[in-house]
Amino acid sequence: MDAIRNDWTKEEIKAIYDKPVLELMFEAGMVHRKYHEPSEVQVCTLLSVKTGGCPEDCGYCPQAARYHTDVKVEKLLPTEVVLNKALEAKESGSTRFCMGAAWREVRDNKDFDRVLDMVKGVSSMGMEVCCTLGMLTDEQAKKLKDAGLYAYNHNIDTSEEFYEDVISTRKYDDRLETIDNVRNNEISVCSGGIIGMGESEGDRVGMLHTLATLTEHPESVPVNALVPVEGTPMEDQPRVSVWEMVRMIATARIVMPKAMVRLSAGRVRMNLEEQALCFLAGANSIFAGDTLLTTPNPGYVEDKEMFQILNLQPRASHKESVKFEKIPQ
Ligand code: SAM
Ligand code: DTB
Ligand code: SF4
Repeated sequence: MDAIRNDWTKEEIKAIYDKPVLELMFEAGMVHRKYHEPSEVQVCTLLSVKTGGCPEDCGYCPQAARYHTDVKVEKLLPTEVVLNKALEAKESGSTRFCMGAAWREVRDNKDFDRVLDMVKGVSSMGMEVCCTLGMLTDEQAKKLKDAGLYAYNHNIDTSEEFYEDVISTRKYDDRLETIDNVRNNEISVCSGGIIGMGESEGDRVGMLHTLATLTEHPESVPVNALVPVEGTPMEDQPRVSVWEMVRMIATARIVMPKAMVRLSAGRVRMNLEEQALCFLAGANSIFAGDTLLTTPNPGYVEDKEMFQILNLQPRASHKESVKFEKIPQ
């Protein structure tokens, strides 16, 4: 097998990204087959455990308090509600459950203690438990690890150069520092970004370059197509074409061969054929369930049909499965 490289140059990545698209897909498909079983797709479920009211100004995000969107602010969900949702996700075939909070960063308070309980509960169900809670210190990462956290999602979203056009309330380096804290506590790293925010192709390559030159590549790389939400500064951004998704996914697959490349937000606007192209280009993970955090996603039934037509199968969890009963509310 070719060695895993962490010394990619931007020029090399750009040359891959710019290949004739069918050639690019073919090469990515070859790499995909070398490192993964191509018929297996990881199925992850997302749940927003704390929705809206976020103090950050991420230009794409419907949960930022400063934008006037339809998202209603909610307190942290009760633990038993979250655990029941996790169980439902497991019963529908998901092996990873990811809990998201509209926080800038984790604070050491009662809400964090409750999230730690949720992590313990989901972990004991035999699912890979993931969180995305904003920035973390080293000690907070350790507490999450001790509670059984399997993975942490923290996207770099775009290139370092374009970052300040998207978010002004934190720096690119703040994101990288959290990723370091996650990695140093032996939690699996999930980090990717969004296309369709008005970035250039150079910014897309820049984002992949940042990820592919980390000392260790992220184990998961979500590629999101912007979901333009009314009320956010990006509400009028044009839809990205499937070929842009294919180029991003294929390039990520080639430069980070072992990573799970996740076809993330934006599936609801893609037909079966378009999604099939993304799987051919090396995507091997999806978010399932009819809602992402606040926006729609294809439902389990629709995805089950897609898996049948494309002869795909859900990938098993890395964790042991344990039988669990639903908690009465
Ligand atoms: N607050 C935490 C944070 O920012 O890390 C966790 C939740 S945040 C909503 C998780 C990720 O969702 C963002 O980093 C971004 O990549 C993605 N995201 C948010 N809104 C999106 C949108 N409208 N379209 C596509 N992806 C989006
Ligand atoms: C990721 O890269 N995409 C997910 C997950 N990680 C947390 C979030 C997508 C959010 C899309 C907008 C929403 O539903 O609010
Ligand atoms: Fe807040 Fe995360 Fe949304 Fe940014 S992406 S506004 S940090 S919830």
